[in-house]
Amino acid sequence: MSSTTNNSDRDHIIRQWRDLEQSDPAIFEAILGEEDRQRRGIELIPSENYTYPEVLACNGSVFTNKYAEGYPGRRYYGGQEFTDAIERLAVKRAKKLFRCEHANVQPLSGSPMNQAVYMGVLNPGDTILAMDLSHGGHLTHGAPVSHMGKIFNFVRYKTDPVTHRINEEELRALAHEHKPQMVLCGHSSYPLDLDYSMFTRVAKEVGAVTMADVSHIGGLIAGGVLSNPFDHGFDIVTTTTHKSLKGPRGGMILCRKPFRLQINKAVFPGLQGGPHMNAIAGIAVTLGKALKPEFKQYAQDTINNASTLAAELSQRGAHLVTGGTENHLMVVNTVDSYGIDGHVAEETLDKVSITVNKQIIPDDPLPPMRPSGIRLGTPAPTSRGFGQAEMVQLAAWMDDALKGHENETTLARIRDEVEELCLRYPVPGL
Ligand code: DSN
Repeated sequence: MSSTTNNSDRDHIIRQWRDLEQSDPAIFEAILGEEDRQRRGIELIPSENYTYPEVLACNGSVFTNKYAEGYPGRRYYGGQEFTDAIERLAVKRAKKLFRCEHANVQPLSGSPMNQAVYMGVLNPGDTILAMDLSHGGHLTHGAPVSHMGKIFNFVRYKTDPVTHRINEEELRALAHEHKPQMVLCGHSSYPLDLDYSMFTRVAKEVGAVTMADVSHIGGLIAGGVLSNPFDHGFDIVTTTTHKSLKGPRGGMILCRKPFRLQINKAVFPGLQGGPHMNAIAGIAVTLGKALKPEFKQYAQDTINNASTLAAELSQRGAHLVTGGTENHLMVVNTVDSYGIDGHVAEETLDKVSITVNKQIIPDDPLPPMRPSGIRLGTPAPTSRGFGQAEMVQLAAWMDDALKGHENETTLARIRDEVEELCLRYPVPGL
């Protein structure tokens, strides 16, 4: 890859922001407002993170201008010298990082990523065994409100109410009863690690393809602190790139060689047109960083922070679904813990500049907009440099705020303390 750009002239980057300020002040002000919000508050939504400054640069780069339908070396538009180079790099790094035989880095995000797998590997009407949404699964794993839930026949397994794990015999019984074409695992609100070999054992018995959606924990697998489904014989693994991986918004489908053509055709031309090459540049940068030794430390710190936060909250009387955490997230039953639903808890924590999301709990008797819990995660505060001491302090603030949710003086005091701490830990990229 060669470039004839005059690298000493970077004034255009400063000009871009000045132009935005002048031509569309409403949007400019909103960007500054969001920067300020991120700077002042603690981000605990487990699917969010602070990406690298280099990724922000890629996102705002001229790759935004370029169409690149097809794959490197085989595109439907000219001018692909640089797009081919970055996509090849992203694919090479993804394969190395996740120890897989093939990678497609074009999915625009998590939902099209999973749709492409189902459409590429299965036929409409086929059966997929997947985790129940309220037990930790994801909308794209066949929730009845999703299009995929209408096209395919999803059969749901749940977690055991005592062990909080997925019971192998129950999974086996469902598999033998429904004869699925695919056994799918993965989650967006489940705090424990999975026994991937259990899924491959059961899938093999009924001749099903295995797929793991590791979107939440992709960075933790890449960092070597959680199990990699490919080490347990999985066929297909999907992950978004903007959660624990810390990259731009995007998705990747990783698979064994025999699925390569089906997957590629399903993404393009099956489901998508031109890939977002600015995001793919950022994905390549992200994967390059995840291959470095310091990323392993980030992954370990993320898990350690979650474990400390969970222990501290529990010690103060919070009821954690599954009793604790083995990954980056936890779900707190706020009805049992504080006598308030997840919506009130989310709004209370917003008032003290701690951002969380309301969360349904297994077989939740309450509706999704006012569910029984909240979901917390540590990828973002860990990126910011928070460690064990900050987790202990954070648990104390959350506990005080949720117990004193009607006391505006307490909330104002906590907000000031939270913001004072945050200003000592700059947000990466800001
Ligand atoms: N929206 C993401 C999450 O919060 O888990 C998953 O799609």
